[in-house]
Amino acid sequence: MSLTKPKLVVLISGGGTNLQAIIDAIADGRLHAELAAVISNKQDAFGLERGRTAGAAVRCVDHRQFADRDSFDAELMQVIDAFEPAMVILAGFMRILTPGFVRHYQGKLLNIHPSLLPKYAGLNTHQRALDAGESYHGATVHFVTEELDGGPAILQASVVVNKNDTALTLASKVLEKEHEIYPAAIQWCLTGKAKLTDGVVHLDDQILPKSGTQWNNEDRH
Ligand code: NHR
Ligand code: GAR
Repeated sequence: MSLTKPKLVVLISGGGTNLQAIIDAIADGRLHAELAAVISNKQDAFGLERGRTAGAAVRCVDHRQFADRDSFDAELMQVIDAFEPAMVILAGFMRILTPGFVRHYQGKLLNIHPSLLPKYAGLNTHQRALDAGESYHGATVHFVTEELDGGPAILQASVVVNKNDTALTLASKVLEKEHEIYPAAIQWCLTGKAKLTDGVVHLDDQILPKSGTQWNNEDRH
């Protein structure tokens, strides 16, 4: 057993409820890690407050102060690497990252996306799922690759779409699932239970399909 806990750096742009789920999972022992830092591209992101309260370092790297994506990402990398994280976690982070950034953290960079990928990559996922008349919707934790929302998935959770659901009610149901699966998937990566090898995810040495493994409520502890 190692005495030092693996460090996480979490990148956010907004409210940070997924960050809070990570903080809570660390506090109650489901996630064996140290939250080293929370970094936002937006100064007023409420998630920075959550990070501060949890005792993490907090930083803002405002993308508007950089001439292009390469220089923003270069600064972001410097700030992140100073914390020597085992993993970098995108939690509602809204800036597309350059190939150089993604390669630098290959196999250590996770995102949670609010859809059942490969469906509805990109933005505005809840409205698009509703408009398409989907019966199911959900969230996916995936390794980040150069392909936007196209990296191989680790874990997926579904919710049923009811006929009276709106984008707002759907978002809140999906968010609840996000809060369950993200800490679990991070813990799987930190222990080596899940890993990215040659572009595919291995879970307990089984190769996962591109959409990852499916979360069921029995997995809850
Ligand atoms: N970067 C790479 N290279 N690959 C991925 O899979 C990434 C990524 C960066 C962020 C999160 C993603 C999501 O889960 C994510 C995955 C932002 C946009 C976007 O269009 C799209 C997808 C995601 C995050 N961003 C606009 C941009 O110009 C800005 C939008 C805004 O500020 O509101 O960067 O959904
Ligand atoms: C979450 O639903 C997350 O999946 C989504 O934004 C929300 C952030 O909520 N992420 C993206 O859309 C990334 N482009 P949070 O700030 O409360 O964790």
